[in-house]
Amino acid sequence: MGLLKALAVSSFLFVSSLAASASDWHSRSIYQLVTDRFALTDGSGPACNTEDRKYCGGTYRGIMNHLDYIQNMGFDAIWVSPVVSTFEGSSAYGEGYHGYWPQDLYSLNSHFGTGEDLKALAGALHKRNMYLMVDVVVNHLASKDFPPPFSSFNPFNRESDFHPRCLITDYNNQTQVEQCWLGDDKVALIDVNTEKDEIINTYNNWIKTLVGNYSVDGIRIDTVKHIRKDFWPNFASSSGVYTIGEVLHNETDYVAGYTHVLDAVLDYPTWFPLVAGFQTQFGNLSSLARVITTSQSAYKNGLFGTASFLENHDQPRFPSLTNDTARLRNAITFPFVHDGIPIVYYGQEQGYAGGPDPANREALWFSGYVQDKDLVKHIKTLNGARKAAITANSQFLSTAVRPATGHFPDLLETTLAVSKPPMLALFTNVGSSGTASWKVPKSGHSGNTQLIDVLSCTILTTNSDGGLTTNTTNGLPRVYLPVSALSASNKICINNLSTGNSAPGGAMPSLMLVGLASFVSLLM
Ligand code: ABC
Ligand code: CA
Repeated sequence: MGLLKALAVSSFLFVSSLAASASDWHSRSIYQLVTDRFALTDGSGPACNTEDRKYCGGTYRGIMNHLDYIQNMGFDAIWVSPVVSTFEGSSAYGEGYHGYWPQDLYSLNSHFGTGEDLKALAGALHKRNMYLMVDVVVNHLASKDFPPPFSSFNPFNRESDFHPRCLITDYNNQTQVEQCWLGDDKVALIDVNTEKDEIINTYNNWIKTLVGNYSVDGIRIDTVKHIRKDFWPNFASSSGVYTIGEVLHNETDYVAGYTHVLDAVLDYPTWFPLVAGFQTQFGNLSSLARVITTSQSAYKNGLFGTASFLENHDQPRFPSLTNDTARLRNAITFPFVHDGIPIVYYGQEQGYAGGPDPANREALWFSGYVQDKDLVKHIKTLNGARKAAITANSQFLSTAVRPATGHFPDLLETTLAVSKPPMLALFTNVGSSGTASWKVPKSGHSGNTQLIDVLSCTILTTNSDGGLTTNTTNGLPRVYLPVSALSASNKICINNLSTGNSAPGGAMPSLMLVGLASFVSLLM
């Protein structure tokens, strides 16, 4: 092999070994943030009224200064809102602080910092073995004026680069969904003509360059169902990294089609019954169980590699729908015991309760980034438990989660048990003052196995058949791991061990003492 060719091959190998693939992402856990609302460079905390829909000052440097906060909760990836320039000035829906109104694909939104700052953020993340996911918008360019000033766009600056104006009015008409314009009369989201070869090539080169320039490890793709499916495979391979698409739709079959053209999708079909299931005590948890099984068979890779979430920047925050803390804990827990990659939307850990856009985009600096807080600890424990499960069972990430009731529940259910060995999770929507019981004929463990609920640090032993029966009077979820999966390094329930205060306000149950004794002996 000639020297030049050898160099070319080795530099290619070098580049490709840096790019994170779908499987590199599977074990990860993602913290989603809106850059403008996360942290300022100088650490100050200015006023930020969400209803004003204005820039509040968050930056990439601000994020860099708070990576400990994110990493301490057990996240090993962040997803940042779109980075390219949006139009300046105020529209009927305010300023482009969220990033979803691109105007110039080749310049960065200077409100968030410089290209050097973004590179520094990627570098700081990589140093911690964390990944950077960037949100990208390719369906439209945006303008606050109509008719749009096409010449102000870059690179598509001719009217003929776009589909003729028509607003999407019928979401069941797929041609309309793909070729008409999202948005409304107030802010035009001008639909790019993604049928033209020249435009397709431009987008493919653009994404390759963006990922390369800023050492991006994965991309979240906006408005995926608004572009024909066969646009996506080349776009995804040009990016060279993990691709996850937003297909905002409640039907598994509809969303499944997109799992064949991208690495993965955001799991919206699960999100709908997740929210409905835990929002009130009348929610139906069997719908949630059903969608898991349906998507496992409909999606290209089952639910592996999809991303599972309770909140995001488009939907009302969960605590705006219910103020019951037990139901909230159940809902927050679900994405962590699911087959996909869990995503937590910034502020969820602080109990933020904003309603629909724009109220759900609160500034995080008002929280003081406090870590000594129940929800923060809850999330940290869930991240830790998932990692402990991955360590305990090398097949954990490729083992499909199953309803553990032994049958597929048909009735309206207020409890749900799911098994993903070595994890067993129990859910209920009865709320903090409700009572419920779980009967699990097959826990996924053999008889007389000690399981520890990582959320309360209490121990339960399976019966001689490996099943279990237990009840609740506080409505909290349980996430069980075998005691043998805990170790000094994963630190789960370790505080309870050292302080011995595991049973709130009461004596430690004898069962607990037995469990702790065997756990302590494990540590020695
Ligand atoms: C602005 C204002 C809002 C105002 C809105 C009309 O205009 O800020 O207050 O209500 C960005 C900004 C937004 C901004 C929009 C429009 O641009 O973030 O603040 O809203 O200017 C992505 C992003 C999102 C982003 C864009 C645009 C796209 O995540 O942040 O928004 O780049 C559609 C798209 C979806 C998109 C979403 C906002 O709109 O498909 O990609 N998200 C139905 C349709 C969905 C549709 C949804 C809109 O309505 O099927 O396609 O999403 O709410 C279920 C049904 C669903 C149904 C839902 C609502 O109900 O099964 O099909 O979804 O039961
Ligand atoms: Ca389109």
